[in-house]
Amino acid sequence: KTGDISGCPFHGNAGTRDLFGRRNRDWWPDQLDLEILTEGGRAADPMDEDFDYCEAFNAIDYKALKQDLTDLMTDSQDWWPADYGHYGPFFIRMAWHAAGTYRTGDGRGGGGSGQQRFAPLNSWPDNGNLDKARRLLWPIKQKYGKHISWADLFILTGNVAIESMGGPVFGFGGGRKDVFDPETVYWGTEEKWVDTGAETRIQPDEGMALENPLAAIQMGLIYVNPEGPGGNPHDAEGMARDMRETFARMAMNDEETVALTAGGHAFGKAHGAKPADTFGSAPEGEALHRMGFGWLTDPEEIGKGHITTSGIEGAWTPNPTQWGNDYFRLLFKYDYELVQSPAGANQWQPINPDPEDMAPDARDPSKKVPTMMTTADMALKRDPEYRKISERFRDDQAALDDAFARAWFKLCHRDMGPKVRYLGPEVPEEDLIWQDPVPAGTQVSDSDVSAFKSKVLDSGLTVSELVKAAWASASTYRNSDHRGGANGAHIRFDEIKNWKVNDPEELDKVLTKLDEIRGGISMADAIVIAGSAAVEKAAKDAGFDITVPVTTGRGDASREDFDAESWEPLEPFADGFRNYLKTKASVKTEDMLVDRAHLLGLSIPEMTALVGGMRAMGAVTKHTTHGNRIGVLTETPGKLDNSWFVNLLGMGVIWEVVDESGDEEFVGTCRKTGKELWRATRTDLVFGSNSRLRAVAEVYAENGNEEKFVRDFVKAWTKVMDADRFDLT
Ligand code: HEB
Repeated sequence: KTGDISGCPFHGNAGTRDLFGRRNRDWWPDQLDLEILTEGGRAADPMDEDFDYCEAFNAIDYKALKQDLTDLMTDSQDWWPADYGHYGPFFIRMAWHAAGTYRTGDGRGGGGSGQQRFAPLNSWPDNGNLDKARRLLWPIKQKYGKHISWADLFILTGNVAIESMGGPVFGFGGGRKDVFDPETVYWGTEEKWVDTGAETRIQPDEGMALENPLAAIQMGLIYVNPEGPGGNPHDAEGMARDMRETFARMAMNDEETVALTAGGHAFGKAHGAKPADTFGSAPEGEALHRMGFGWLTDPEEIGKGHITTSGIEGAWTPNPTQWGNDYFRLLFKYDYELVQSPAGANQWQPINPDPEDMAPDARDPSKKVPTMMTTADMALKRDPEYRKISERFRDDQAALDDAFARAWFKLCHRDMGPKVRYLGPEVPEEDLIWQDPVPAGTQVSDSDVSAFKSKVLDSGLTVSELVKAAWASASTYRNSDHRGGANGAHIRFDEIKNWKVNDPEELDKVLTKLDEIRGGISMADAIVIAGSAAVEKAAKDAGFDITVPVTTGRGDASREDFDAESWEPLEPFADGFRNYLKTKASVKTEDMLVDRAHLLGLSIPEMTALVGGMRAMGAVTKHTTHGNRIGVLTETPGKLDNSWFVNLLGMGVIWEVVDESGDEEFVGTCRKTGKELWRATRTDLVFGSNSRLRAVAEVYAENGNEEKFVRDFVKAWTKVMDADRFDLT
């Protein structure tokens, strides 16, 4: 097992690191700085505020679009001619690289927002020449405009490519709305790319495991190095290990990994016809007049098919634009010898191939050239587990068809969240377990909601217990891959309930009680209504009469529809909202609060109001490191008022580090008497120490803003409770 033992998404091999690692400006210091134009919340998104992508997509002539894409496949352009007269394989690689950045660790990456258009992804070495693929698509994007996003177009084009070459597809769901900012995602801390010396991230001899949440083996790759671990073609075991680990981080098991790789490489070719030093720079660093194109190749050479992308050269099969089983047939029919491509890359070539097993030349079908396998492909027969699966697929075309179609569908849709988010006429009927299916719930009438609220408040459960339970349920949501959330009530399954952050015994008590008194209300709704009743009571006890709105209609997922293993990465290693930290990480604890707030889709004021309000209500985890009540800086826990902000910002307290805490716990004493008043963590004090957070905290501590604070808290609370209600819109 090569995974990071602690399992913490922020534990790495590096020491303390910046939350987002190396960013665009670090890679391209000369990049035009547009950030200042987004200061003050000014949007980079040019679409109208009321633009509704779902509506726009649903109005598209889907058939005509697919026909246009099909025609494009064979409409070869002189500036980048199609290998074998068919762009299909090229577009499949584009779609796979768009979707393939997805990782389960934090749900980020993936093809969900068209990030391949922006740095750094547009310039990753592994995305070499995909700038051409996107430009080939521009006339179609232009034609259909707002009705199809780039993000959807990348994936749909991959599907059409497969179909147009006779391959099996399982379906297509649209609904990926483009964004207009490069997303800030942690891609690693290395200062070099894979092609300029970035180290490989799994090095067992040095005790190095792949850092979470990363899913690529070297900086600038989608997954593994095709030439072998760190470029070593002889390390068959290491190759399989790297594939297994990186594909697992994309939620793919062995069978899916084999099906995807073999199915993908049934198509197309690798490009390594020239030495790599004749290769221009990547798009983001290219000269202005190149107009966003990178990796420049002499047009004459392009015409001859002398192109270098990965540096590996050749097709996998004799029929690179036709779906079939030649990939496995050749893989097992021949022994392969290690050779070097013209560009100097390590690759494997069949020994003494029969003439009919030679591939056509990409530009001249009358010419025959040898096929090849990468070291990664060779793992499908060198690794015993992969080999079993490969042999089965070799002998059973229908099994490969089904496995490839399903794995491709999962690859392309895994980051879209629940099926209700899919649009268009090709959404498959079948529910798939990785979609976390939740049956439709029923609306609860207003009178039943209020009756249940009274029962809850009479049940003996405390405000803090109820608030924590509702938060535990809803805050599993991740805005990155749209998984988790209160819908489905997955919180009641032991695997989730028993997360340490949830104070399992207390949570079990709360859920058991709610189950007893909920009547016909779904558990998922009951948990949220109970939380809202508790917040209302806490506000009332502080003198504010406010309704916490609930939108019912949540369903309860069944045990059979719950994929426990796929929920593991959703466990928080820190939840600053509940003042919880499992183990110290390589990023600061307050960074993890920000990360969590980002995954919940919260703004700075929303995060601030939630932290202050939850603390005031005493809703903190009673975890071992910090003990009960840490961070509850109020004399009146259980009331929803602004006392936490007032006490945090006042000058009457001196804060000191608690020595043995490793800079994680602090004690606040009275400046005059020296008496201990409070205990707090980094995620408390950061609201007094960080100037921007302090500015917001001050607003909530100010006279006259007491009620505003309660209103803002309730708004942010409701936003979190409803974060996964895609069924509503
Ligand atoms: Fe792949 C291509 C590698 C997976 C699909 N690939 C390719 C190449 C390489 C690779 C190196 C070449 C590039 C150039 O151009 O030069 N892959 C690889 C690896 C892996 C993979 C290492 C992991 C194991 N693929 C994959 C998948 C898919 C694919 C999964 C899907 C499904 N690819 C592909 C295609 C191609 C490639 C289709 C072709 C493209 C053209 O033709 O252009």
